[in-house]
Amino acid sequence: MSVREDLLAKYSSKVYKNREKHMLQLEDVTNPQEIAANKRAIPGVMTARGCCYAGCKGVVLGPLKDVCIIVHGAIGCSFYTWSTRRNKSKADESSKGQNFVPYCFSTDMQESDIIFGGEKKLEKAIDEAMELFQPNCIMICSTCPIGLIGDDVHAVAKRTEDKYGITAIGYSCEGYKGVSQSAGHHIANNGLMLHVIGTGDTPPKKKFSVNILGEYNIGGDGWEEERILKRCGIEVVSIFTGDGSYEALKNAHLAGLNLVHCHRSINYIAEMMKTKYGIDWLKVNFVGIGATCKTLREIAKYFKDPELIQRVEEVIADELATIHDEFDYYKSKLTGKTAAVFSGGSRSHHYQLLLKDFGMKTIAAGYEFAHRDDYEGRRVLPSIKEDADSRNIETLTIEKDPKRYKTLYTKEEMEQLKKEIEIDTYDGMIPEMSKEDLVVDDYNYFETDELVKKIKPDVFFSGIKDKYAIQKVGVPSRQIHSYDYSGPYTGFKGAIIFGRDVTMAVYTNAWGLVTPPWKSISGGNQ
Ligand code: CFM
Repeated sequence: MSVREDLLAKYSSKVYKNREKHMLQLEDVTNPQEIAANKRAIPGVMTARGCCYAGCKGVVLGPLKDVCIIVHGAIGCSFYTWSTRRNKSKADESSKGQNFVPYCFSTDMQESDIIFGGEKKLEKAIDEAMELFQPNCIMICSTCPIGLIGDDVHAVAKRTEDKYGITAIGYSCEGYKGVSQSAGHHIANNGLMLHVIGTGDTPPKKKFSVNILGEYNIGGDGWEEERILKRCGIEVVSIFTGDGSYEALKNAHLAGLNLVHCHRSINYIAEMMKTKYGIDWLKVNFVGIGATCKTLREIAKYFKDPELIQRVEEVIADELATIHDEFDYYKSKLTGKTAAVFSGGSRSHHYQLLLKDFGMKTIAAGYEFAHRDDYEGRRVLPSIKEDADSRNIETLTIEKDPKRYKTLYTKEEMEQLKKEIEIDTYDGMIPEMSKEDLVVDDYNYFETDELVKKIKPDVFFSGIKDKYAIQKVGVPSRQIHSYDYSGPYTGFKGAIIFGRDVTMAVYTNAWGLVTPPWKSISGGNQ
């Protein structure tokens, strides 16, 4: 029996019919089988997914440091997004010295507010925030009860703008919308596109400039990327949204190129900016040494500038020389080891490249909430059928801005360039894998448990929810969301930190070395 069949074997026929479509044992990776993704999880199954509010407030908007993000709802939802994700930030010029990331703003809705309505309480919270913090932007994120009782956060945002002359944006990102946090990403993207991008007029200072889309500065990842880009002479106009700021996002439309790091959470903005302003986007990956080199070379190729191409080569040579010895050491420790990588909607692809650098092989991978294009590539987009859940999330109609639309190249030049680099497209995770590898979408606890026992990888990358269950069967687990409080893992320096952490995990597998009492001869009665 294949591992896939084995995983499905214990399911009832109804669950089997659903889950079998979410699991692939790969056949031809260049022409992958269709996977079911972005569908409702089965009620009662312990999915690892989060909610729409988590995707909007927690993921895309939360890292903006100069925005007071008020959670309109019960306190538990606020606490959940209060620095539980490791999006690092520091106050600087770009945020006019402000940094609200360490704070938690909430309307702390009580029963009476649910019964009689919470708009007044929300307005009071906004007055308080204005008095204490004087932000230039306020965002209001709705949690489940807000949509149910009908508080109008958009009207409150409008009244705030009129009263204070600042930008205020309401988000109807109630947790129950869509099938996962992915819906919240889309809602957040729409709000930023409608109210923030394009409202500034400060042009970049340098000849070559980019925005980094879908980089959330977990463990300082974005800082390492910025460091390398700066060395190459490339200006980073704005980052969506790790250590990012409302003030910088306003000028994003003036950058020369959009780099898309996490495709899942932000591809909507990349597409909309292409339509409205003509800015091309390039799918990049700073996770992995080879991947970082490829990304830098592709950026230079995009700008077609001999000096930049030369500079990028110099930086790559210098960075590689700096990490050479440590890289060789960790590679010698990790070559031949196997891994499983399960993350949200992007990293399971990116990390396979970093693991390959160290000679490791990913034998199983999957996502919580990715869509088919994240697995199979954007060429499948036309064949994805809309359902009631996806229709529920608004798709904005964006038009060309006649005054600000500009393209760098003619159609013919672009066709030529597209043959060399991944402009405005993405091939997804599966082409990175091999025949027989396993791909599981919206993986649940039962499947994770079974999978670990069946394939016994040398290390299992996933999140806090299943980390300890995995370790207790003797397989080391590293958190690929929070990096177990380590990081950064991107770029050249990050790769070495990753190599060190994985080496430690594989060679200090404490749980694999102990015999639990119930397995000892005495049965643990001594
Ligand atoms: Fe993008 Fe992310 Fe991810 Fe994501 Fe996330 Fe994250 Fe993730 Mo956790 S934005 S899809 S919603 S890369 S929080 S920084 S690690 S699940 S794979």
